[in-house]
Amino acid sequence: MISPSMTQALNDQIALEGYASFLYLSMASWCDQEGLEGCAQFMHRQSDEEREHMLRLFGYLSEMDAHALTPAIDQPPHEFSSVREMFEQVYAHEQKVTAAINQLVTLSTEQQDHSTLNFLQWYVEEQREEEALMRHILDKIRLIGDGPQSLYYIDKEVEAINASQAEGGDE
Ligand code: OFO
Repeated sequence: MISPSMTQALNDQIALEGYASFLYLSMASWCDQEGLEGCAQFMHRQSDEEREHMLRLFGYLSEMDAHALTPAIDQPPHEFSSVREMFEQVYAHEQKVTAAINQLVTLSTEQQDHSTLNFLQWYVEEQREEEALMRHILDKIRLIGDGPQSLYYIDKEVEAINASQAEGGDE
């Protein structure tokens, strides 16, 4: 049993994860259009992961006999001025998700909802990893440079990072 306010807050998180999934899918499509195959694969995998994060919340609410709601998803942006700007948006969005997870942790502590507090620990860890990953990619882009001559190398770097992530690595 969880409170109505916690149910609402977790449904809000479902919407945020759902938006992230669509945002990253839109980014995958833009990368494809730009010929950035490695980046496109990376963003497709990120999009799939975000859908899983959303479904994990669905499953938890159902298990707690609370009503999980399919969210209305705002249209994400379709165009990005550069691959660097795109990854900066990803990092900013992940920071927003982290802040939302932290608020959920605070709420579950205030409500002495130990089950939800325990459930949320997976997201706390996931967000730490995701923010570190995006900072790592932005560092690589800064080192390589993001002029037209650099895009091939950025794409190869992100492709390698994606492959490592798919294997469960820490790159
Ligand atoms: Fe689910 O938002 Fe990050 O990973």
